[in-house]
Amino acid sequence: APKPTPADKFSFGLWTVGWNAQDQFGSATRPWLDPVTSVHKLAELGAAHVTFHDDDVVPFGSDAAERDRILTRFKGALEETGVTVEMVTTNTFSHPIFKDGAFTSNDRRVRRYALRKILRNVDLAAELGADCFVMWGGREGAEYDSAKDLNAAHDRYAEGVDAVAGYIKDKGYGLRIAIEPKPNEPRGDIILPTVGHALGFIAKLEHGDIVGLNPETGHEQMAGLNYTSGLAQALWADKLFHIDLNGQRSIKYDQDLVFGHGDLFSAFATVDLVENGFPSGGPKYDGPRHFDYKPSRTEDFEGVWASAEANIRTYLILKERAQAFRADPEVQEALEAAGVFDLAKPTLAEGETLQDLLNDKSAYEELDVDAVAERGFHFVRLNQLALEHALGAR
Ligand code: 3MF
Ligand code: MG
Ligand code: MG
Ligand code: MG
Repeated sequence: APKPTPADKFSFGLWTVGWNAQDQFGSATRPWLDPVTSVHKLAELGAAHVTFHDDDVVPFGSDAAERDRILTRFKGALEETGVTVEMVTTNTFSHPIFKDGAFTSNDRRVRRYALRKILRNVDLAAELGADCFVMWGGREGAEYDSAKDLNAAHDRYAEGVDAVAGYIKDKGYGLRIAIEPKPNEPRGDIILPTVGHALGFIAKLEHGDIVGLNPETGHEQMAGLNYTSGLAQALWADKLFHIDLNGQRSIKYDQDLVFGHGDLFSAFATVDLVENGFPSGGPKYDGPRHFDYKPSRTEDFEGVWASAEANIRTYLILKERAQAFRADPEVQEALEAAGVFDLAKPTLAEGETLQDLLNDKSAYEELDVDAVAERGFHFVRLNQLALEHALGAR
């Protein structure tokens, strides 16, 4: 595989490699990693950035002096390695206080506490030079339909996000908020379950101009959705602020596998979109290639670092394959034949009015619909070319 460079913008959450591999049914199989160790190791592997939740670096409940001491040591590791922090997020899901949510807890004391905890990390994110602030509302949801007034819950969610966005603007911070949708787990149902739901929510916000999305591969796939399509709609809406890449094998619990270790052909399509953009141009993602995976519970530390590197290797291999796919003249011809480029032509011609269309008999009255219906699009040939490129067979 090619070697990673800082221009690749690879980024890892410190909670990924650092995870102690405790799950619902069994205790930890490894100790939590010291974030300073992770920063050094990730730098060696070719990561340019790291991201973290407050509690990943500063244990929940640390007093101000302890927090300062820990953050000074952490900043030292960043300076030594040249690794930068591109995104910060807040843990509003682990402590029992958040068991019914943070911004949407039925208990107003929890909502006020959550807002304080988040604002504190917005300050830290700005201080560390991050440009993105992720909000995954993991506990914003319910198991029981009667438990939550969902109209009020959306109001409180919007109130919370707008409060944070307004604070960012007031302080003049160079930060944007990225909401991370997820359909379920840990709650039975989570509010803002998919990219589309979150886009609808953002459209209602007062400060929605600085609020976008952080879609995660596995989260969309847990809902049976196409991750690349979700990224595409977010791009189209100018709302793709960040991405969480990982692997998921169909609709089941959140697996957080290595990128490409789930639906590999879908991962190829994701890399193709991220690296090459849309076939006829349009908005393109330029942010970090951020991995949010978990080294499986079966792995020792050697396995942890091998799995971290696997994300980078898989991404770079797929990037090469995706570039070869687009550069292949036969593919260009197949795209042409399939009408892929025709879709970029507006349906009404330049200057043509709807009345012109209504008057155009060739578009309707005289159109030989059966003849038009005979056209084959040859998408399968195109897909086979994509598959052969993805497999490195061309
Ligand atoms: C959970 C997640 C989260 C979010 C993180 C914000 C623990 O399924 O994906 O990771 O990504 O809280 O970035
Ligand atoms: Mg996740
Ligand atoms: Mg996941
Ligand atoms: Mg995530």
